[in-house]
Amino acid sequence: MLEQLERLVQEAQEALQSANDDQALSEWRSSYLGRKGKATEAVKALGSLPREERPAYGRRVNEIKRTLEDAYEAKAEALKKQAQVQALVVDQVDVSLPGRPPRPGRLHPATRTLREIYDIFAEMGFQVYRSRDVETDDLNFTLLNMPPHHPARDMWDTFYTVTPGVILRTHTSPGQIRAMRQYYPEPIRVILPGMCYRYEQITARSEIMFNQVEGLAVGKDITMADLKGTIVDFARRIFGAGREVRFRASHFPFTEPSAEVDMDCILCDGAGCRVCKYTGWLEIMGCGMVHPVVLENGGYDPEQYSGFAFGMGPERIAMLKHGIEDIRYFWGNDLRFLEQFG
Ligand code: FA5
Repeated sequence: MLEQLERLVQEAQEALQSANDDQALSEWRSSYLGRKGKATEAVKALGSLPREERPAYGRRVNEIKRTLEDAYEAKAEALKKQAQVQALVVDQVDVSLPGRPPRPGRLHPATRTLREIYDIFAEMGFQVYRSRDVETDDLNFTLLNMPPHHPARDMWDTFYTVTPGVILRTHTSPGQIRAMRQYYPEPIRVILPGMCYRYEQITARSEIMFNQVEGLAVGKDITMADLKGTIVDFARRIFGAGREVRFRASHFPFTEPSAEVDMDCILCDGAGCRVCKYTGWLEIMGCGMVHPVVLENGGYDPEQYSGFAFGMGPERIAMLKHGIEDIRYFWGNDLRFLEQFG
């Protein structure tokens, strides 16, 4: 019997040497040390031996079982180490290779223009006042001196929500009323940037959503000269010191008097080209002195206070500055366009 044991241990050790992966090792374990394994069976065989043979057999069989268990543990550990070393070789990183440069994001051209506008007006003492995109019909129209059925509403058709009287704003002007109601009776000098929405034909110059930057100054003794000075200074700071600016009489229900502001065409220097329709002038914004009705709706007594307001389209300004021919590029999400900025 003891000889059989010696053969068993030798066979087991040889088999263990050739078990070189996890699966072979686990098969080895069940065929020698498992419940029906050969070493386990050899231990069980103790009971069937004649009494005098049992002590020597028992000692040896236990030794062998421990030896095999230890050998198993050692082999499992060795295989694990070997796998780790292999993984290091396979996944080796060549730290001397040049890295992959991260592609930094950049600001959208509309955002860049907006920030340029904020900077210029900040230097003139204007704060940014945020107003909401979803507005009431009252603020977008009625309180701006356009009661229901006023013909000027036709120019600014919009998108309606399912809640009666709640719409997407067509311009940033309703923010004038909000700012006045918040600041009364303090003097005001704010710009109001943000998205506006119009139900209109999309063309190279017109989108159904676009930014506007409104300006509002309210105080005592504010005159048309303040409006002109502010706008001429703004136009020269954003487009260049030598620019010519002209004011052309116009009409907005919420300003009186009202004007459109034109600048000499940046592309042809006023000589006349396709972009300025051969007039030599480009329109950049609407403006005027705040209408007394609007001042009153904002809480300010028009006998004591006056103010000016203006509204411009930053995408149109960016188009002029960068020679962009179609406003649809702004929201088209085409990287070939967006990557040209910044
Ligand atoms: C207005 O919206 C007035 N609220 C501006 C104003 C404010 C006048 C305060 C007086 C006092 P208008 O509809 O012209 O006016 O729009 C102003 C500017 O918004 C335009 O000059 C243009 O730059 C821009 N804009 C208007 N419609 C579009 C459009 N569909 N797509 C892109 N930009 C537009």
